[in-house]
Amino acid sequence: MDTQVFEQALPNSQADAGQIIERQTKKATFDLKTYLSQKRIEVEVALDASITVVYPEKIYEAMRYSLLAGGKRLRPILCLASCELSGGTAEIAMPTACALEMIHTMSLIHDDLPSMDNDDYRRGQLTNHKVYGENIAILAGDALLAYAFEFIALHTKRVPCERVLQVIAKVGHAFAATGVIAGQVLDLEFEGQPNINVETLQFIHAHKTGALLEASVLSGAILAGANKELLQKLTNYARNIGLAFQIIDDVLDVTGTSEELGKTAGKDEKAQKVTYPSLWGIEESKRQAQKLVDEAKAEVIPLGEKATPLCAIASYITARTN
Ligand code: GRG
Repeated sequence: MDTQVFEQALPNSQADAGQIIERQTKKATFDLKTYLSQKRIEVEVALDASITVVYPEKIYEAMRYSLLAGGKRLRPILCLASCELSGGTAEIAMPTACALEMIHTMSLIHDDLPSMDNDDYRRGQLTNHKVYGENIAILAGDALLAYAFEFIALHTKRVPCERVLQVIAKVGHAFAATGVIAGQVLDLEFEGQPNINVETLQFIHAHKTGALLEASVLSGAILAGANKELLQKLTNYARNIGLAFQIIDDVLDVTGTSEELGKTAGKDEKAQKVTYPSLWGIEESKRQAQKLVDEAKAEVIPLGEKATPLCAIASYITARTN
């Protein structure tokens, strides 16, 4: 991705002429590429330290194989950014950020299994079951999921216990049959059925993809003690970026190459999946995604300068190529 420089999100409301001039001169720049790569490095270091290989080695190696295979680390970065926006530090949110990536990785391992999407490549390398076998891949996913909750509980420091419990409940709810799994069940059920309507498609993606992204944004804010009003704004932000993310994911499945994506391109058409591009076409899908990103940004822009990272991440969602 090219370096993008974003104007800091200064509030527009009630700005008089003096403030506008001041804003022009302040026009501080925010380098998204640097921000993302710094945050990614911090997350990589924490993830690497989170799992040590002990007896029985095979399972720990399988867990590390997928967890440390790269990826955009979008969920942990959203958690850290939202915690910082809400007055907390990256340090208090890092265990939750890592746990979110463990859960996301687990869902990718299981999604790639022969009984699900049956894929050979993920994050630019062979899928977990191709390397370790189906039985170990299932167990590596299970182990990551269970460990994620233990990790939040044991490693979150300097945060009141009630907030930690709230985060554990929020993340659990986002992944359970109330969240990601509901989306996955319907996605499997509707495979090859061309009569699926846009509302059902939205439901699937709001759960399969959106729920964990929303939990990522909200858990960071909860750890920092955000009030109800801020949590509502962040919920609206997260729902919009969640849907935009999935629309672009569908577009990239059509327009991207397997090398760019690090996974098999063109799978949706092959599986006869109804997607946003199949319903709306590529250009309209991109337009809808951009509209959602604009709406997401409008939720947080009134919060001022501190919302700059979340605004920039929202823009990245439509600009990304993998
Ligand atoms: C069996 C308990 C259990 C759960 C598994 C398989 C499954 C249930 C759910 C599927 C969830 C899934 C794979 C959703 C797709 C979300 C999505 C768009 C993934 C790609 O995310 P990126 O682009 O990937 O952020 P990287 O690799 O960059 O992290």
